[in-house]
Amino acid sequence: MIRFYFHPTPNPAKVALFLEETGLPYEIVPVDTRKGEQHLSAFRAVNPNGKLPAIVDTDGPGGREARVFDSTAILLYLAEKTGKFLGAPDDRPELLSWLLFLASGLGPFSGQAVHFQHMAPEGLAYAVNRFRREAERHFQVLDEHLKGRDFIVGNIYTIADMSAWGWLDRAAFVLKGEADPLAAYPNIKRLIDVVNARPAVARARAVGKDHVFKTDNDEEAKRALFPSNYPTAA
Ligand SMILES: N[C@@H](CCC(=O)N[C@@H](CS)C(=O)NCC(=O)O)C(=O)O
Repeated sequence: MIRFYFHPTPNPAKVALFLEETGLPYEIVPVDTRKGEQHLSAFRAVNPNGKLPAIVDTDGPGGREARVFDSTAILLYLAEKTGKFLGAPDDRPELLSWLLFLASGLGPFSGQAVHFQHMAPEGLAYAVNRFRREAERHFQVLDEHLKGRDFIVGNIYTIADMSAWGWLDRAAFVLKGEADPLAAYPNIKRLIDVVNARPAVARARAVGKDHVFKTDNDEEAKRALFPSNYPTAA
């Protein structure tokens, strides 16, 4: 059994998709980040970095319970555990390269683009420009790579596509103000349309829907999500 620590945001969505693709048995543990539940010590024991997603595999290596945190680590761990969606062994260098490109580039720059366009105080034009343009540049790199390809690695559906889907599915949020945010990236659009047509996507989108998560970005939420913006007095 997998305990899946979840919040309805892009990085947990990648893991929801993998779990639904494979049918691994799992249960959801909602963590409401706008209420600060990611900072509770019980959750920090699962992810010392205090972010979602994280999992506990009650049947980890050696039959012992194992925690895994960070979406890419979880995708790799579960793909190796199940032997599914890793692609061909000869394509492992490509798989690792694209997974890390998504984990350290496209994802974080998309996240910062969202932060500065939707959450930060207005007037930070330099930051908006920097992160929006860098998100776009990462989209462009992926779009170029996808020219003439059906999927990111080896022309079969892998965890790299699931990882990309997490953020690209929220492109309208990342590329604020674009009526058709993927229009400039036709190869990404084709990939996302193919992924979205998979039955597991509808199930992944439904994950956590029976839980009411806080949506207000009030003072409590800002302090919970961005604690380093509120240093304690010396
Ligand atoms: N590198 C991490 C990033 C995780 C992350 O930033 N998660 C967000 C949700 S998508 C989160 O937990 N935000 C709440 C917070 O930062 O307190 C991953 O890929 O899992």
